[in-house]
Amino acid sequence: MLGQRRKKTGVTQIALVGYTNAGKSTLLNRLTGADSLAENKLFATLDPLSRSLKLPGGEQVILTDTVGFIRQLPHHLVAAFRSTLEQVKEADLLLHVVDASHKEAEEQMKAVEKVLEELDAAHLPTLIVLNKADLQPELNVNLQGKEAISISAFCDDDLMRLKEKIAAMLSAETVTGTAEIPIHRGDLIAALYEAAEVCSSKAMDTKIRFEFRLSRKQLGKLPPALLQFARLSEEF
Ligand SMILES: Nc1nc2c(ncn2[C@@H]2O[C@H](COP(=O)(O)OP(=O)(O)OP(=O)(O)O)[C@@H](O)[C@H]2O)c(=O)[nH]1
Ligand SMILES: [Mg+2]
Repeated sequence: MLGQRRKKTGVTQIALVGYTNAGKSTLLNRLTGADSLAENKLFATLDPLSRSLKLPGGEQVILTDTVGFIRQLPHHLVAAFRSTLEQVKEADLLLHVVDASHKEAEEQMKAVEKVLEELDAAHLPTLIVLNKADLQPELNVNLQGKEAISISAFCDDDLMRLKEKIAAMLSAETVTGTAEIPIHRGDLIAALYEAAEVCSSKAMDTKIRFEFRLSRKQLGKLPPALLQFARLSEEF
């Protein structure tokens, strides 16, 4: 939904998920800092857990904190948390924060993954943030080949590395392309606008030339007939 979301709000959404006490709120505060207070106020009226964050490449994203990923949450709390967690599946990228110093770090990760599955968010691009590296540099969790970064939320250099990694993952998730679509194929032009963010359009003789960008996951939503007229920045 990267393309759709960017089209609607112009801003990429990143959700902090993770077991209780992993350091999500600390990271939100440390990453966004006081300098974005003005913008934060704007979001605070909508959602007090969301703050804007500027990435090293200059892109402005919205970072959202979450709660409620605890294993065996009391039943009456599940429903209450579920509604706030629902927005997780709208995110373009998840930061799964893990307290890597905890002896049950792996179990906690699995509990969070289970909730993500229940929320239909397990397929989203995810960066595992192995937090609290200052407490235990030796990590004892099986990452199963997932993208991961080891940090301490209290270390400025680590926060910069984290922001660079986020920027790199977001750009890897984005595909750019051009398409020259015959003017009479209004159906394909509509489909392009539906799935992608159209950056420019130029009328040619019997065609219109579009420049567009969209997320990898939106690629599957482009009709095969449209792909015949398109050139992507990468082959898939
Ligand atoms: N040593 C160390 N402590 C950390 C680090 N990051 C967070 N903490 C501490 O871990 C505790 C929990 O941090 P929070 O940010 O409240 O954790 P959370 O994930 O938001 O927890 P919930 O809101 O309960 O889900 C706090 O005491 C933090 O100061 C870190 O990198 N190193
Ligand atoms: Mg918190």
